[in-house]
Amino acid sequence: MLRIAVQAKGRLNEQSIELLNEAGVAVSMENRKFLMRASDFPAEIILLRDDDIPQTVAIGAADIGIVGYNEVAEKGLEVNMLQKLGFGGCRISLAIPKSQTYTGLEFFKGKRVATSYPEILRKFFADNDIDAEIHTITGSVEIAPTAGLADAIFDIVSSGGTLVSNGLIEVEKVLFSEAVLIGNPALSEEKMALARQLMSRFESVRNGIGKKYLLLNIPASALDEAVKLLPAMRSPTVIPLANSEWCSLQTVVDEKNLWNLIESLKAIGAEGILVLSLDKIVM
Ligand code: PRT
Ligand code: ZN
Repeated sequence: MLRIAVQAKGRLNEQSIELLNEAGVAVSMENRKFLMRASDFPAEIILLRDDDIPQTVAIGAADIGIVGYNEVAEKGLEVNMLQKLGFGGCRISLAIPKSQTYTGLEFFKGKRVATSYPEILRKFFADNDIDAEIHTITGSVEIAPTAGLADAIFDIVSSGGTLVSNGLIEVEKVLFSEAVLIGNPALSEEKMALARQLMSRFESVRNGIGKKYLLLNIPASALDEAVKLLPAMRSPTVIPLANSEWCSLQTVVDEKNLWNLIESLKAIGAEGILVLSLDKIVM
């Protein structure tokens, strides 16, 4: 049985549980417990604070875990990076009060910088030969400059709204992060096989994100032109219709460009266009 560490509550909890559910590791958050047995897959989910996940996996109290890369980088423990998971995207940046003039990294020499990520910052400053004072605080780092506790901050940014509402401006993006799957470096063959099975299921789930299944009828005379418009995984499926002047086309398309594509297809005579949502693409 594979033990999987997941954030108990917070920004990554919901999407981690959803990804696991989509991958067939079903757990219910309705009667959440610290340790939950998954149905239909030999796994149990252990719910933890995100800060504790790298260590739990490093010592083998959990076999694999889903956590922000920022936590893995900060803890610097020995875990295997198994897979990027494509959600929880953010960066850790240096930000200063917007009343200050930014002069480049030299700005930070001798300054007090508040952060919850002292190790990542220590390394960044050391690599850049900056001698600054690092103040480790947990929670509400963004108020440190206003409170007079620091001259600058080093904190997680996603939309940037929090910085703006605290009168701060982002000046250096130091580390990009997203949720990642980590594994204990000494997993048994059996557990590694289960982890690999999960990784391939996660990939199938991710492949389906942002994709739609498109079905349409097209006059046979316009078929070649329609096929050119449709980037399919191999090539679109073409099915003849009872009326030989028409055929049906089926393919997977990106949601991004969907409306332009539909309009181009209509312009060459496509009819009966159906756009269906798509769950998973298993390669
Ligand atoms: O209780 P626990 O310790 O488990 O949770 P936590 O409070 O330490 O972490 P949590 O749930 O806030 O975040 C978990 C993980 O989500 C982080 O480690 C990151 O990997 C990731 N993540 C993604 C973020 C954000 N985006 C994010 N925006 N973590 C925090 N934030 C903060 C940011 O610092 C800012 O204060 O959210 C605020 C809003 O950000 P803006 O830029 O959109 O305004
Ligand atoms: Zn935390």
